[in-house]
Amino acid sequence: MGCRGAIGCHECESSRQPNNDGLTLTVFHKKAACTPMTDADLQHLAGLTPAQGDAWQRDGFLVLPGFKSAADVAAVCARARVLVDAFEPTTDSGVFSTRDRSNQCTRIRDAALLASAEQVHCFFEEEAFDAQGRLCVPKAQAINKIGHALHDRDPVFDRFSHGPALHSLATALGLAQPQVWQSQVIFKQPHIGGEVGWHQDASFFKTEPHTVTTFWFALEDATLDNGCLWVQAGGHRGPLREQYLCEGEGEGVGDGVCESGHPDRHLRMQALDATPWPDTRTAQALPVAAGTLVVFHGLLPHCSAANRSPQSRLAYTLHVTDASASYSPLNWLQRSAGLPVRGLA
Ligand SMILES: O=C(O)CCC(=O)C(=O)O
Repeated sequence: MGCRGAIGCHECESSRQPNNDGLTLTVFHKKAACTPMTDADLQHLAGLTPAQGDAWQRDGFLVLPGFKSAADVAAVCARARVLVDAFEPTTDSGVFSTRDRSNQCTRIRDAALLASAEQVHCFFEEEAFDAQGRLCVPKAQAINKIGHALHDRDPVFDRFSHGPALHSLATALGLAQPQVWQSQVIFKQPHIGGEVGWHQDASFFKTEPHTVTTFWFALEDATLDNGCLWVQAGGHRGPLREQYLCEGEGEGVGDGVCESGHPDRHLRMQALDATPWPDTRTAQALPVAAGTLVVFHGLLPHCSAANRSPQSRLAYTLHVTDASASYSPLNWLQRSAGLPVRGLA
């Protein structure tokens, strides 16, 4: 909890500090007797207007244009290209698909996913391969995403993923002690960028109570043609429909959990609630310019279409929970003692 310290408050000291995101934040140093902050105070401090605070409660998402500067966006795009160049594919590299979880590649794909929890790993697009399993586009246009520990392992993504602006936004949205579990660069390659079906991120990052919040940064303009996000405004007030489970001996505790290729570890989606996914009447497209942050509630249904256009649609995401909630030991992404989960500051 913070203090209600408006500038000039006699009970707390305040100072203005520039941050990496080009905003000036008022930083308050709490003294014992300060009045607790309300949600509205926190939202105001993070630069959110009362209307944005209301929109967050009502819709479950916010669109914040210009949250990242063109220079910050250019730095991570360049770094993503370097990571893809350096990536040496092997037969175990894995394809990322949200559609087919039942074909013969499941074991390899799951092993690659599990191993990536603490690493920086490139996953291929399904449509990057021909019928004989050969790459049919250059490697730089074949990658679906990079994940899942860029924010901890890579210095350029670490800088992009942390700082006072993100921390105070997260606290304003109710994450008192943010914890960043996952980062991904999502490419949506020209012509072959795969669709991401309707889902809720709380299925993958279950906490009790639900706290997972997604920070989705447009690194390129996202349009109706190249596969922008779609959301169901207000859908975060509905139930969690599915839970993605990592099951097997020793799941969820300590080092070595969910190791690559572990024969006793398997992943599956469990149905929880039969509420249908949104349809074209209730879905809302979110075309946004590069540098925009879309932040959304973990129960908000969202998806993105395949990219059949000649323009890629790079995005970067962070999945953040609150430390006061209990993080499910059945979530696929666990951290070992060697790489503990960190905050956003
Ligand atoms: O970027 C996209 O196309 C989908 C992202 C998404 O579903 C997520 O971050 O949860």
